[in-house]
Amino acid sequence: MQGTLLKAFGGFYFVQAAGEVFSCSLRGRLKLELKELPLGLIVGDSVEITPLNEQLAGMEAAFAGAPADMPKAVIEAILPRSNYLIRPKIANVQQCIIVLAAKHPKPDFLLLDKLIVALLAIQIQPVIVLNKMDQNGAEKLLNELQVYRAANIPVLPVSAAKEQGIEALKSLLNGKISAVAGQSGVGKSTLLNLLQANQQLATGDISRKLQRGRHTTRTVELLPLSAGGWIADTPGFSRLDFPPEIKAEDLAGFYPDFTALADGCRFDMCRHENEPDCRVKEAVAAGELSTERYQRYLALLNLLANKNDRNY
Ligand SMILES: Nc1nc2c(ncn2[C@@H]2O[C@H](COP(=O)(O)OP(=O)(O)O)[C@@H](O)[C@H]2O)c(=O)[nH]1
Ligand SMILES: [Mg+2]
Ligand SMILES: [Zn+2]
Repeated sequence: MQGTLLKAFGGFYFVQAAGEVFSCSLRGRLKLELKELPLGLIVGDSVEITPLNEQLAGMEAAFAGAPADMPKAVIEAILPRSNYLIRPKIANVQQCIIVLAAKHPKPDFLLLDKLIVALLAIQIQPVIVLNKMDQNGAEKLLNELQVYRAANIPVLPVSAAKEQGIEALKSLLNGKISAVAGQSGVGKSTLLNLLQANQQLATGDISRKLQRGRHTTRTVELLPLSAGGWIADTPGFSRLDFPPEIKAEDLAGFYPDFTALADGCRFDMCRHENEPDCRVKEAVAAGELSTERYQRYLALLNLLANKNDRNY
């Protein structure tokens, strides 16, 4: 049976498979294999498990201290990862939901663009969720965000307070592992509560069953969502820095909205800065590309060119 590792805790691995959460131990031979795997077994890994029946057949010791009322299983194998992050340690994150608020707190577009570049550089798809659509002026901000559609970044208007747009968000999250980023106060917790409604599998439960406080360890875990999919419960995404390998000359490559235009620039390596016959600059002048988005690009280019000051 195939499952997803939600959490490692108290010596056990908690794996969701076929709608249940199993407390798992490792098959002995796998322990050696794990030594070869970067970071070992981490949250988000896909694993092959064998559920155990009532007759634990000599495996009782391996499950001493496991929650009595949870099904048990043995992890047999780890399936290949599509990607993994080192900090936080997590595998197979497909997308990152960047939550913005329509009014308070005011969105920081430069930080947004920086986060998008950092995500694209590690092959994680950004998704913009504009929350608090019930507030005045929200439509204007939603319009400003349309520029990201040209960069293949979905923009979802929602209101957690009015429970609007939540179904569209659920279908975007379904079947995937997503991380969440966003300034404090934008409504991340409120949204998460809606998405986890009536969720029996919440892993906070696991900690309770193990008689330990949920917040005694700050290790990353995956929260299963009621409509399918998982959210990585990690605060580390809001201030993602540029990965060290990004150079100023690579920056434009992380602007999918510039890429099609860049084919028309005179120079193959055009940075769209001071070069002559630059199609990107022409598009800005002609109003085909947002001046604000382009100005922020120049600001980030400047940041990367000045390597001592990467951490905006
Ligand atoms: N008007 C409005 N307020 C919201 C909405 N969603 C969340 N809030 C409020 O915004 C504040 C911050 O929400 P919270 O979920 O704690 O944000 P977090 O810091 O990102 O986790 C709270 O007072 C929420 O009640 C929304 O859709 N509309
Ligand atoms: Mg919160
Ligand atoms: Zn150019």
